[in-house]
Amino acid sequence: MNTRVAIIGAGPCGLAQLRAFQSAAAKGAAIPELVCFEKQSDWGGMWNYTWRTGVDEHGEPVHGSMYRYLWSNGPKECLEFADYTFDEHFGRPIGSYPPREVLWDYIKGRVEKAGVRDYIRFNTAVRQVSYDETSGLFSVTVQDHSNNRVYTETFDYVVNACGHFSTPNTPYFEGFERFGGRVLHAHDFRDALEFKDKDILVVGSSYSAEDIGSQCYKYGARSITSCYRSAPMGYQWPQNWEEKPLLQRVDSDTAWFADGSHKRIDAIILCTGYQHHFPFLPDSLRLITENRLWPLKLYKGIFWEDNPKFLYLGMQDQWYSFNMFDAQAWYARDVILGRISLPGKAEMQAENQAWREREEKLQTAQEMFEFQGSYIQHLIDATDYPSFDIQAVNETFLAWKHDKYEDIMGYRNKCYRSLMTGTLATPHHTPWLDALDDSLEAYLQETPRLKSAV
Ligand code: FAD
Ligand code: NA7
Repeated sequence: MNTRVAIIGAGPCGLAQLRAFQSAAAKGAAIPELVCFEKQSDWGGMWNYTWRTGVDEHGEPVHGSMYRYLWSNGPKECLEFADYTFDEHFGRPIGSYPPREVLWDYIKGRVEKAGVRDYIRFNTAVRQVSYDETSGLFSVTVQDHSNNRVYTETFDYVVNACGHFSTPNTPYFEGFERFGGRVLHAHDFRDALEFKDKDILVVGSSYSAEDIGSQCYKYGARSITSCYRSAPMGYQWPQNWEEKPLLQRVDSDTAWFADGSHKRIDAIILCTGYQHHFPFLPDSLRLITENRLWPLKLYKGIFWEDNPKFLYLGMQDQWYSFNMFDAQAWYARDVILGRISLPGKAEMQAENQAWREREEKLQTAQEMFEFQGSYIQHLIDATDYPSFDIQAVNETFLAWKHDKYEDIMGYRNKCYRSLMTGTLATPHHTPWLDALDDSLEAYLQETPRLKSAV
């Protein structure tokens, strides 16, 4: 088979694509030549933590938005790979909300077992992609930082798996240029200890606001004020956490809010989301969307309608994550292998529109994860990705939501049952709020260390 497939990024999506092809090869299929370009020096995407902010050692924008002490923000049972379980990786039950390093280890375990690392060209940033109508091929121009050279290769398919939680959405509020403390976006947040004994303001009311505020609380911020544009998060916050309507302006040390109230603050963290940012793509291939469950122009949420040989993985807002990426990657693989054929553009658009109309009617969190679950079911029904009980995953999401409203600082102490193996998670040896050392070593110990070493 002479077909060549470029994969942009070796995060969970790019790795899912490699694993999907490898699993077909392991069953005897002829697979295309695969080249995965990864601008970082290691795999795992967001889960590969970096201390860097701004630009990296090569002058590339730093991809990572994850921070120290990050623990899974949903039960691991909802993201478990159907073809590589937590039981297989760890050999024993663990907690339901592992820290980042533990999940990174799990992600790596599957692809190390599959032996796909050699497909990846690390330290190689994709600079430009173009499509030639005459040859039907894509030209992919990359910068290889290891050898300090730029080169171009041609491919039959391109899979864009570069993620969309890396380029910050950074709104301006009046007075920022005169504020005396630090103003940063969540993308550049790394260590909550920086904000110990400080009064911090968090702008936004979604995952980053909730979790970065919680990190700061856990590691000793004096007070947390969060402010929202649309709706408050509404959890029962600790006594030193207050929710306010949106920020209006700041002066050198005070923030003013839409209800007329004000508060003295030391630092402002903008948890205002991310942009789908693809500087290496021409307009003809470039997805333009906000962070939502059904971006338009992607047939099956994957294939670029105007040129279905250009594919996107993981571009949706995410309730489901790793196993949704797998469902997409397996489907993408089967189209590339010719096992599934795509309809004409009009049919693709009509189906797409129908998904979008369903998405626009969604009101509650439950409806949203059920919608995403039905999308995953739709994909995995068409491939040999191992089936799993999506209704049961939805129920786990529902219980998770409930737990958060019961106890926002304690929900990570809860345990769930694997929907793949039936194994019940074990409580972590230390409640989340007291577990200051988030290392893999500390997490996998049977008992807590005598002294926490942060
Ligand atoms: P990424 O993980 O972002 O990987 C994309 C890869 O593409 C990166 O390795 C990057 O270096 C590479 N790349 C980008 N541009 C180029 C280029 N031009 N050339 C070459 N390579 C390139 N999900 C959960 O399920 N649970 C969580 O608890 C959770 N917490 C999160 C916390 C934070 C702070 C953030 C930002 C995200 C979190 N997520 C979480 C969502 C997370 O984004 C997904 O789990 C997952 O990492 C998405 O995988 P991806 O492969 O699409 O993107
Ligand atoms: P999200 O989930 O996209 O949320 C962005 C938040 O930022 C949301 O509350 C927005 O308010 C708010 N926002 C966006 N623009 C503004 C402006 N201009 N002013 C005020 N507030 C604004 O991003 P997150 O970073 O929380 O989460 C992304 C991923 O990272 C996720 O997968 C997590 O697992 C980690 P809105 O509600 O739209 O009014």
